[in-house]
Amino acid sequence: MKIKIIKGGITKIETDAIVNAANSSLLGGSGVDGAIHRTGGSVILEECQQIRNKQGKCKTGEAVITTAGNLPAKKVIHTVGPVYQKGENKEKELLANCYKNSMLLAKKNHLQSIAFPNISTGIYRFPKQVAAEVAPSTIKSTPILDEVIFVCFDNENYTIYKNLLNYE
Ligand code: AR6
Repeated sequence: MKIKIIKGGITKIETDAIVNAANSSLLGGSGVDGAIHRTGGSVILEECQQIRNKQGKCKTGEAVITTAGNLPAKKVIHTVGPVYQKGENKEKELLANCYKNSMLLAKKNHLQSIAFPNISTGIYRFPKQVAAEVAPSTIKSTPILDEVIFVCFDNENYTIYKNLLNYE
């Protein structure tokens, strides 16, 4: 399994699946969620609504899949990260579940490459260093896809990931 780190926006990534840091409503929001819906178009929201009607809200740590609309990726996997409180509410386990369940859902849909944003490290206030200690290690313990790309939007996450994964 190849692991890459890219600095920039996830909506430009050509890969089988990009992951959205959604909320449990699945009906959109700001941050990376807003960017994905804006760029992908209304068809993504329509599919999210259908999923909502069928199975209700998406629980923290779980993932669902939709079309990618106008995005260059083939599919969008929407996962709901934990809101960081004091680290006493299983935040790390729930964040690991996001990465793991997204990988499993990609595999189930015969997808081989996936790009992740730094889930929960924006509006949900997860400390970036702690989140980065969870993400690659979870991926490495679930080596079921050919390629995983960590898309770091902000400089702090990019530096943390580069240092963690020994990139120059
Ligand atoms: N591409 C890649 N990463 C991005 C982009 C982008 N275009 N834009 C922001 N990021 P956040 P959360 C990074 O707040 O913390 C939404 O309203 C950003 O720098 O998007 O999981 C949802 O609907 C940060 O490192 O997601 C939820 O309500 C990371 O993406 C809530 O926010 C995650 O930041 C989820 O909060």
